[in-house]
Formats: sequence, structure tokens, C-alpha cells
Amino acid sequence: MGFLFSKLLSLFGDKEHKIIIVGLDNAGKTTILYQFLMNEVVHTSPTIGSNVEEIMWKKNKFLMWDIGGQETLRAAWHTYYINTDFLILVVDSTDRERLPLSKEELHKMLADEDLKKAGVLIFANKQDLEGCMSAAEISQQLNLTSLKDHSFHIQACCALTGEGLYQGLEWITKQLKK
Ligand SMILES: Nc1nc2c(ncn2[C@@H]2O[C@H](COP(=O)(O)OP(=O)(O)O)[C@@H](O)[C@H]2O)c(=O)[nH]1
Ligand SMILES: [Mg+2]
Repeated sequence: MGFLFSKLLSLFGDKEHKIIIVGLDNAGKTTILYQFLMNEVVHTSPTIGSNVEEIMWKKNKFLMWDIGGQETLRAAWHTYYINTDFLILVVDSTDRERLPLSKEELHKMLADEDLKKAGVLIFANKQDLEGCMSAAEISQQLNLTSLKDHSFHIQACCALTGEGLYQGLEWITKQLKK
């Protein structure tokens, strides 16, 4: 009986952590997902619906959902929230005009009951482009310090080269140990 039980436990022991990648269209979500998957740049087309991939990193298994960000699709984001361990918000650091919209979406999402326990990682993407906003500037504009109930971290990155992406995953991995 005990043997069977521990056998069963070991089957379920390798927990998969659910991550959802959100952000406005063109932020770089799909590019990030496929960088994690195969360390190379893929040519993306606007995501209709979602992409999902299993990513292994330092013996941790993540199920990453990349959810389409166009306005009509954003209304369906909440259907992905349940059991989410981490939320990754991707911001196009050159898109000053729509940063208030990202802020609004972020705070709306985090008010949802299903995301109450989710950690939040923000990728300030496209740092390779001239005139981009810094991570500090984005952090301030998104009003991250007002997030009292969520652990959060902002990471500057460039999805095209992969720079910064693994520092982001490293933060997530650290949270798992807490
Ligand atoms: N210069 C630059 N372009 C990027 C970066 N990340 C993504 N892109 C480009 O931005 C566009 C939108 O990327 P995509 O991943 O489809 O965005 P999504 O709509 O959020 O999934 C594509 O042309 C990407 O090649 C980056 O870090 N730097
Ligand atoms: Mg996409």
C-alpha cells in the first residue's frame, strides 16, 4: 500500500508550473516563447488565439502560454488565468503611446481572483532599439510599486538576441524556492 502510494506520488512529483505570457500585440510575446523553446529567432505572424509550449529550465518544467494581444483577443485573456503560477507581461519599450494601455491591462488582470497568487515578471523588450524606454522608466509608468499582493520583477531584454530573457527565468526559478 505504502509502496504504491509513493509510486503514485513520484508520478505526480514533477510539477509543471503554468506561465501565461501577455501583453499588447507586437510586444514580442511569441518571439520570447520561441527563444525559450529553441534559442533561435523565428519569424512570427500575429498570434490568433494562443501558442503553448513546454519549456525545461534548470530541472523546472514550465508550461508557457503565449496569448494573442490584439484588442478583440484581450477580452478572452481571463479564460487562461486559472492555476497560473506566473504572469509574464511583455512591453514594447519603444511604444510610449500604448504604455498606459499596458498599465491598465496589467492592473485589471491582477485584480482577478484567479491571478491572486501569481508572480509577475515584466519584460521591457526591444532594448536594442534607439529611443527605447529604460526598465526603470517603464516600472514607474506601470506603477509597479503599487503591487502589494504580488511578487514582481522587471527585466530589460531583447527577444531577438535573447539578451535578458534567462535572467527573467532565473527570477521565476528563485520564486519557486521560496
Ligand atoms: N528590434 C526588435 N524587434 C523585436 C524584438 N522582439 C520582437 N521583435 C519584433 O516585433 C514584432 C512582433 O513580435 P511578436 O513576437 O510577433 O509579438 P507578439 O504580437 O507580442 O507575439 C516582430 O517583427 C518581431 O521580430 C526585440 O527585442 N527587438
Ligand atoms: Mg504573438
